[in-house]
Amino acid sequence: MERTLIGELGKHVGETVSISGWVDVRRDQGKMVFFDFRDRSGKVQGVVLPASPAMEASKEIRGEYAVRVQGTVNKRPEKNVQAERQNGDIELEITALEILAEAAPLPFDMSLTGFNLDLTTQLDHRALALRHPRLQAIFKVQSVIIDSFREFMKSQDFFEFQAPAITPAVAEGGAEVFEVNYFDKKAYLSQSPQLYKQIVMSAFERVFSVNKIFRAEPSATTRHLTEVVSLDAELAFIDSWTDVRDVSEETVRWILRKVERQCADELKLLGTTLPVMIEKTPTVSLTEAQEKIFAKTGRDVRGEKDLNPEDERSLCEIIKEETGSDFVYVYGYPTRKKPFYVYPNPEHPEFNEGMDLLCRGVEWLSGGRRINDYNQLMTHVKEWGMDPEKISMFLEAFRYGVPPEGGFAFGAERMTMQMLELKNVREASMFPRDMNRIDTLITKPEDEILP
Ligand code: AMO
Repeated sequence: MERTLIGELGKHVGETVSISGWVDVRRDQGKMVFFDFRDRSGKVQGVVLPASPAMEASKEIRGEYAVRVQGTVNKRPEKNVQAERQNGDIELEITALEILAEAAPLPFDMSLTGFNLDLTTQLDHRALALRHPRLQAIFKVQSVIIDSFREFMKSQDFFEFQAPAITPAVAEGGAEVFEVNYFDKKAYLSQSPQLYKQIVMSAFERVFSVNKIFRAEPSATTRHLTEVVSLDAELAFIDSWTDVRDVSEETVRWILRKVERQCADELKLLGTTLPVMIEKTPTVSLTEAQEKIFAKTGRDVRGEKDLNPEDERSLCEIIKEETGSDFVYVYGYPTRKKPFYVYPNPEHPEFNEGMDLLCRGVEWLSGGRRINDYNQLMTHVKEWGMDPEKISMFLEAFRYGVPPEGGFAFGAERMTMQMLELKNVREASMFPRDMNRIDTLITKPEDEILP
């Protein structure tokens, strides 16, 4: 008999069907045995009645057994209808149960309400924990985020390209880089597709990529991974960095709308509401942000080169109070604190036209205007102590006419984390890599998780 998906059973009342799936829950009531079965389309309750030929098999089956089940789809009596549940008005009267694969006794409670694992145990048992609806909900939302990023970019005429993961030079600067033994040469895992997206932009005008980036983050914080899904965009012929900000804002708005429409069940299951994006997201300079933080909290961070995690949280709280927005753009960072390619403000060259978008207390997107003039770029290359030989392909693009341009990038995991109010970015990475873990623990985790 052909397989019917559980989500389709409502159309087959009165018929005999065959379903395949996993045993979600088994409840033995002596004379009768009840099951909840699960496949990719949902769940249904089944019952083995005393005279059923499936009674013997039903006694040995436990949670997570993979089974093929035959039975009749019956309407439930009115008093047993659970209107709020999928298939809550039907039940499968089981006539045959075939075991496709046995499951070992479960190491923890996998039921909807009983599942309550600390993150370490959850990550140690990722393969099994991924079957839980809560975890599936997180990654369904993430898949909608990535899909809708692509969709929006394409709708705006951006061209998708594949960036290399092995690179000869460090794009973003800093020490957070994995060195690769590339035959007898030194190479690096890409920290960002930055230089490549600028090269491709100079040919295709508007480009985007969905790529892995790698950061050798030396500390175990709740917001840093060593391997990140980076959603990158770059566009030419801008008038100002604010054009880049506006495109990034519309991108985020589009993604939020899609998640709201396509993931209502997941948001409900996770007990969360999406961050509020008001009509025009507030934008403040770093200096203004520091003034606000000082005025509100008394913490004098004026003149610091960046916002620390506490500052980011304070600023988001202040903006939320003032405007209702869960988002805020911060621009105008000290030029020397950012990578060489970021465009300095022509009137105040000590500050640049780079920006970050913060959401609910965490940075989730960075970008801004880039230097497009070859000579200015070469000056920065020298001042930042970079080897022009190593980025000669990038520099070549700028010798042949690159118009004013800019771009932005965000990590899919940070966005998922903040959208769903998760406490740790590892929850938003299916197989998180950090300094202590590549699936299994490689070193003893730090006792203290830094903010
Ligand atoms: P930046 O280094 O700020 O900018 O990174 C952009 C975004 O990527 C995410 N991200 C991370 N997420 C988790 N763990 C990490 N270790 C991590 N590092 C980065 C964040 C961050 O906002 N080339 C620029 C972007 C640009 O200007 O276009 C860049 O890489 O969401």
